[in-house]
Amino acid sequence: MSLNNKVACPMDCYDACQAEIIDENIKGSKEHETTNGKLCINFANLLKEENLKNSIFKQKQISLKESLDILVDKLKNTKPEKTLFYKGSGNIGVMQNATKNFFTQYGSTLTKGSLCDGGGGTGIEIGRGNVVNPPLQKLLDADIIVVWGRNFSVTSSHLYNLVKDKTFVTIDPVCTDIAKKSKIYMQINPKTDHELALLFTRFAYMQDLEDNEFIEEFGSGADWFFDVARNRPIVSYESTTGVPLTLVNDFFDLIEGKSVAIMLGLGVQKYFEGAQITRCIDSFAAYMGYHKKEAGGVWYLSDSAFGYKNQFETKGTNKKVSIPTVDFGSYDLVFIQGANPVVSAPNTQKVIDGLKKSFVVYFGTTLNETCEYADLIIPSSSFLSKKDVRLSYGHELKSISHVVKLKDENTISEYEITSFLIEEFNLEKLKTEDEVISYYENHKPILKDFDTFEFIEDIDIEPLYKEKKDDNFYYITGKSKNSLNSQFAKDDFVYLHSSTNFKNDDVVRVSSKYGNANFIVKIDDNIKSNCAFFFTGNKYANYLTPALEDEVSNSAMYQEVLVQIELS
Ligand SMILES: Nc1nc2c(c(=O)[nH]1)N[C@H]1C(S)=C(S)[C@@H](COP(=O)(O)OP(=O)(O)OC[C@H]3O[C@@H](n4cnc5c(=O)[nH]c(N)nc54)[C@H](O)[C@@H]3O)O[C@H]1N2
Ligand SMILES: Nc1nc2c(c(=O)[nH]1)N[C@H]1C(S)=C(S)[C@@H](COP(=O)(O)OP(=O)(O)OC[C@H]3O[C@@H](n4cnc5c(=O)[nH]c(N)nc54)[C@H](O)[C@@H]3O)O[C@H]1N2
Ligand code: SF4
Ligand SMILES: [Mo]
Repeated sequence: MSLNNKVACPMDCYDACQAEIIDENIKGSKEHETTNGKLCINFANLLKEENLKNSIFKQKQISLKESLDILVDKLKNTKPEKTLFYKGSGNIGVMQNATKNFFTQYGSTLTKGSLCDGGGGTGIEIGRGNVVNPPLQKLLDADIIVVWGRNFSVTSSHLYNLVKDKTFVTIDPVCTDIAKKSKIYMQINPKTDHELALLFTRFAYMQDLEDNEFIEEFGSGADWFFDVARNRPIVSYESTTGVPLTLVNDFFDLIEGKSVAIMLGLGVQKYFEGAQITRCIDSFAAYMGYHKKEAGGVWYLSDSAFGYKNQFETKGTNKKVSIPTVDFGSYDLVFIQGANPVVSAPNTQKVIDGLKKSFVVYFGTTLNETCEYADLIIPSSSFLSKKDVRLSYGHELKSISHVVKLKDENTISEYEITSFLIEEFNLEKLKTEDEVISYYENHKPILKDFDTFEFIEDIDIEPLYKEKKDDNFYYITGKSKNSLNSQFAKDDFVYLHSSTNFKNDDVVRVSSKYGNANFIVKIDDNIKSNCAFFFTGNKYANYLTPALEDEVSNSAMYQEVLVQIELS
């Protein structure tokens, strides 16, 4: 067996699997603990993808060299600050960051913030100083797993497989697969998770379950936090969260004396105050002392690069715009890499209107919806043909990618295109590819545990239920098993509960204050009756969402919206 037969799954996913080529077949690595010999359906889909093999300019095929010349020419004739560098997460290997080095040196406008986990991450960081997950072993050793706003068995199927025989509790407006396998399922109303965390804190106090040792040694502001929790009559939480108090009682019976892991996901934080909501949950966990127990803890999407030094970092005074609010139309040239903003960014109509006004360069592996608005398309080489390292936001293991397939000659990797542009513009060269790879491969970050935990002391969250009228629905989205964000399987339905009186195949117009679109209805009683559910990657779902940022982290807040539904 060759030593260089390893490939990392490049996709944006908690699991960060390691694969290897054995006798021309690609298999999940057995010695990689989370991969455990298996890959998923999306990996199979990725291998089947029809990759771009040629450059395209104004709908005509051209050579790679011609496309790079057009790009250079355009960049030379545009004011740097009137160009925008926009990178998505189609591939999250570390080598994807090379291009930003060039665009920073060149002087482009860059983006800041996140379309993904930014709000929640900021909330956790304010409390603990960083967003680092506990070691995997503490999950394996936990007795109870609380899945909170996360589609655990779908979005991190490998992590789930390692713990699938444990006892689960799920908190989600959708009765997901993991909810069905759970001992306790709380079908919560959207954007009320902070209230549930406060209610839990009240119960913990009443039952003397708080961890006073933790609070004394590490905590700051626990009394204030508890005061906030105490401020409301207990029964009032029942009607706002939609979670019966009897279930909360059952929950405390279940967790008493047990080690608890909270697997927190994106669901709780897709809101204006997503950081505060997440911090409330993390504060409840701290109240119970979960962060410092031998087993258990709180897992979120960790900062996978924590403790690493970005090997492509370069200083610049570039202007930065908040990613959810980007106005593509205000740039003369937009360079989009590994992203599909026409489907994935908030407010599709605004994205399309903007792209139409700009010269759009798309640098990616496949044709996607955004390519319809691209003037120039440059094909990026397949992940099988570029060296890379994958860090993970789900666990501490990393995966390595060697070149296992000769690249298509008219494609170019992120590292190569960056080196080419740097040369053309006479800028400072990158470290060699091998230097960068070996740094990430060999560096072991020091993951120091926190010394102080700052409880959230003031909570100022405007609930959606206040604004919600009888004919409004909460808008919620979640990942699908058969797609990776906007890649692979397409599902453009709206999923509704049967009590809504809509029927399968009804064509409905769904509208919000930000836009509207038509959808075909699928009735699904797993969806809470006051919610309209769409899979992430639904081509029309982001016509309804606000191109606005959350309160602290320049992050998208896809679910800060109510919708109305009528037969079309
Ligand atoms: N198969 C597959 N795996 C993936 C992806 C994929 O597209 N497909 N995408 C990857 C990416 S980019 C990411 S960021 C991760 C994200 O993975 P997850 O963290 O699992 O995120 P989501 O699927 O967006 O949402 C999780 C759950 O939150 C619920 N939810 C919605 N609103 C609320 C709420 O207000 N409160 C609560 N408690 N729950 C709520 C939804 O119903 C959903 O079940 O998954 C990664 N893994
Ligand atoms: N309404 C709503 N919208 C959401 C979400 C939601 O929950 N609800 N989820 C959000 C989340 S969590 C995320 S992470 C974003 C994701 O949003 P994006 O980052 O835009 O991801 P995708 O839409 O999957 O597009 C990725 C593209 O990358 C390209 N690609 C793949 N591999 C490579 C490569 O090696 N090199 C290059 N150059 N390109 C490559 C693929 O062709 C693909 O079209 O979407 C967000 N959008
Ligand atoms: S589970 Fe995630 S990391 Fe593993 S192969 Fe599938 S997409 Fe890739
Ligand atoms: Mo994401």
